[in-house]
Amino acid sequence: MSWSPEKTTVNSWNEWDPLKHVIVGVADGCCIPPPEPALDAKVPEDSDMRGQWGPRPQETVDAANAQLDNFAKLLEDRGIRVDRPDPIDFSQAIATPDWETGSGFGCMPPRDVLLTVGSEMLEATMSYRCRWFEYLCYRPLLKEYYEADPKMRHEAAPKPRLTDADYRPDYLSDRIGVEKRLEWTADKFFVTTDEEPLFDAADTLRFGRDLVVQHGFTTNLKAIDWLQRHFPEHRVHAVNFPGDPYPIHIDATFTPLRPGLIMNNPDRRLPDDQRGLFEKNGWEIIEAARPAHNSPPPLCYSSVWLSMNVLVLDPKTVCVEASEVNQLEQLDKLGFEVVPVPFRDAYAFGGGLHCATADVYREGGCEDYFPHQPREI
Ligand code: DAV
Repeated sequence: MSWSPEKTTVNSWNEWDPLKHVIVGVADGCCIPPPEPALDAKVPEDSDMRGQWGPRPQETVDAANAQLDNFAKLLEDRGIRVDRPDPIDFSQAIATPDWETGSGFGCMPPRDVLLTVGSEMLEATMSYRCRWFEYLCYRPLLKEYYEADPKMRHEAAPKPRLTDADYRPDYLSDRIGVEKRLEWTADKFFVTTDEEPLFDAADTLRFGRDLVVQHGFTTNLKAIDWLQRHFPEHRVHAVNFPGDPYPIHIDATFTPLRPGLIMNNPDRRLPDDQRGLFEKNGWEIIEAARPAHNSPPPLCYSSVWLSMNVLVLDPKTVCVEASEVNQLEQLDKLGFEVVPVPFRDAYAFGGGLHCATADVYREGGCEDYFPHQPREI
C-alpha cells in the first residue's frame, strides 16, 4: 500500500514500521481529577498530587502545549501528517446513571484511548470514571477518517458501568505501603476486578498478528479475552510485570524498537515463564538504560520510567525525550538515529512521547513475527 498525504488511510499493524500519519495530544484544560477508586490506587502514596484536584495551572498547560506543538512540528518537518484532538470542557462534573465525579481528565495522551489495529481504530473502555467521556475529543478526527477512508473501521469497546463492583476495596487506603503493593501486583491482585471488560489502549502492544497486553490496574483479564474475541485473526497474549507497584500501561515497561528487539524495564522484568513467545522466535529482550532523573516532575502520575516511552518513527529512527541522556546513548549505541525531543514539561499531562501519540498510518502490512507459538512448542 503506498502512502499519499492527500488521501487519508488508516493502517498500522505494529509499533515500528515507517510512521506517516499520527495524532498528537493537546494539554488544554487538563484537570487533576478528584479521588475515585482506580485513580487513587495509581497515585503514588508519597505523591504531591494526593488530596488536590481541579484544573492545572495555566502556565503549566502553556509549557506543556509548547512542547507538544514543537513535537508535532518536528514530526511534520519529517514528512509525517499530524492531527490534533478537540478538547472538551474537562472541568465539568460528569455522571452516568451509576456514579458521578467532579471532573474529567484531558486529551494529552491519545495512546491511552485509541488502539489502531490495521484499518481499525478502537476506542478503549477506559477504567477510570474521569476518563469515561474522553473519546469525545477524538470523535471529530475519527469521523473525518471514517468518511475519507471506505475501509476504515471505527469501533468502540462496550462502555463499562464502572460501579464499585469493578474495584477492589482493599486498594482504597493510601497507606498500603509499597511492599504490600509489590506482593499484591506480583500475585496479580490488582485494583480492577473482572466484573466486566476494562482496558486502556496503552496496555496493548502491536506485533503484527500478535497483540501483547499487560494485565494490571487498567486492563483486566476479561478485557484481554474480549480483545481476543474482537480480533479473532490475532493471537492475544496476556503479560504482567512483577516489580511495578502501580502497573498501568505497558509503554514505560516493555518497548519494541524494531523486529527482533525489545527493551524491558529492569525493575519490571518479564517473568521467565512469559518469555517463550520472544525467545522461541529469536527476539532479543534487552534491559533499558536507567532514567536520567530520580523523580518525576511535579504533579505527575507517571514514574521516572517515561524515559523508555519512546516513539519509533521507523526501524532505524526513534524519538527520545531530550534530557534522558542514558536512554539516548543506549539507542545511539544500538545504531538508531536518535531524535531528541524536549518533553518533560508535558509529562504531568499524561505521559511521554509514546503516550502523547496514536498511530493512524504506518507503512507495511500484518506480518507474522512469532511463527512459533509457545503453546505449540
Ligand atoms: O511507569 O508510570 C506510565 C505509562 C503512561 N502511559 C509508569 C507508567
